[in-house]
Amino acid sequence: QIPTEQWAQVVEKKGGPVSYKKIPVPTCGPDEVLVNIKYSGVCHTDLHAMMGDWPLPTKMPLVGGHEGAGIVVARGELVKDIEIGDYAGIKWLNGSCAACYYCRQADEPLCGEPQLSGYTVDGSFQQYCIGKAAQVAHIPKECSLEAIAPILCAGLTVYKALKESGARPGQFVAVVGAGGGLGSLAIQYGKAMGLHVIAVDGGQDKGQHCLDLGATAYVDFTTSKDLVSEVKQASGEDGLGPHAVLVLAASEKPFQQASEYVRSRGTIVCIGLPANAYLKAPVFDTVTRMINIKGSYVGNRQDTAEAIEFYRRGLIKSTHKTVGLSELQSVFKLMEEGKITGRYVVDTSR
Ligand code: 8ID
Ligand code: ZN
Ligand code: ZN
Repeated sequence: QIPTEQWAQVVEKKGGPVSYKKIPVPTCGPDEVLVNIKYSGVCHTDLHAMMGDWPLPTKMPLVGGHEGAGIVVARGELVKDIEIGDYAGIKWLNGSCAACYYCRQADEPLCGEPQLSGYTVDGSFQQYCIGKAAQVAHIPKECSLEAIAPILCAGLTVYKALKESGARPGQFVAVVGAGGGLGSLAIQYGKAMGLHVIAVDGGQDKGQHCLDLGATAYVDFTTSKDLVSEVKQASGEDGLGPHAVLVLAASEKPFQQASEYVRSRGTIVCIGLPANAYLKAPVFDTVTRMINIKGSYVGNRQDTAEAIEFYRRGLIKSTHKTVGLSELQSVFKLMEEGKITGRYVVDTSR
């Protein structure tokens, strides 16, 4: 049965660290479900949240995490479309107002009064987590909860971003930050969508990892003498540059650089959220080369279902490493040092 206490990782002050301790199990309201989280992915956003990197305050104390996969153990009296025992996912958008201009047209991530898991409400770095029933991800029973966890933010976000990029099958897309959590999935979703993926990241290990996942080329930003021409050379016979660029890096420089190698009429999709960063591109080139620069932010419920379906069909493999929830702080340390290839998943039972 549902215990009254549970293990959680709690951020008690800006900058961290997280502390592993017992806290009460929350109870769900009428439109909510309680999910027994088995596994949670660790997204770079969780580190930004703990460090207070963004111009949006978090709740405090805070239980982070928004790639939580588990089992529904309780539901409020208004909840009809998900059963006790079903697999469910806690994603970044925990809930939205459902009534505003954006929510009315299924653009819920743009809602002005959202509940954000692991940011404005407690997230999945605990054994029992609340989700608004309308927004929890429905996970098919045949899927591994451990492997699917990273799909709930990283997979969803890159799948949506690839759609927003407008790139069509046979075209080239550069993925910047390709060896990280979002990037490892972007390579695979891109490939599954018929795109050629040019992976950009740093170091030989990440390079091998990107090529193993199906990237057509790897450009190492830490050693390349001329990154712009290397990316262009990798973009097919004409060498005009990739049709789209997904900028996933948690640093500012690649956001400034993408306009130098994107193909004319191409699209730069900004996804990474480095602290205090600004976009900069020459107006002259942006105009005369007709460059599109846009943002992409998670995805809606339909995008979630589609991203999960790609995984269920076996088109995407998870490249996660699993450690205990108790080891979360050491995962953050590796993340800060840029040493993570793929994604870490935490097991809430240890
Ligand atoms: O909805 C959204 N827009 C959304 C959703 C989820 C995550 C945005 N994000 C944001 C996160 O908050 C974070 O800022 O996307 C960013 C990437 O998240 P992640 O994939 O979880 O981070 P990671 O695993 O640390 O990977 C980042 C990679 O970027 C590389 C690093 O080497 C790492 O592999 N990188 C960096 I830092 N600078 C680079 C550069 N100049 C670079 N790669 C290429 N060139
Ligand atoms: Zn995330
Ligand atoms: Zn709304």
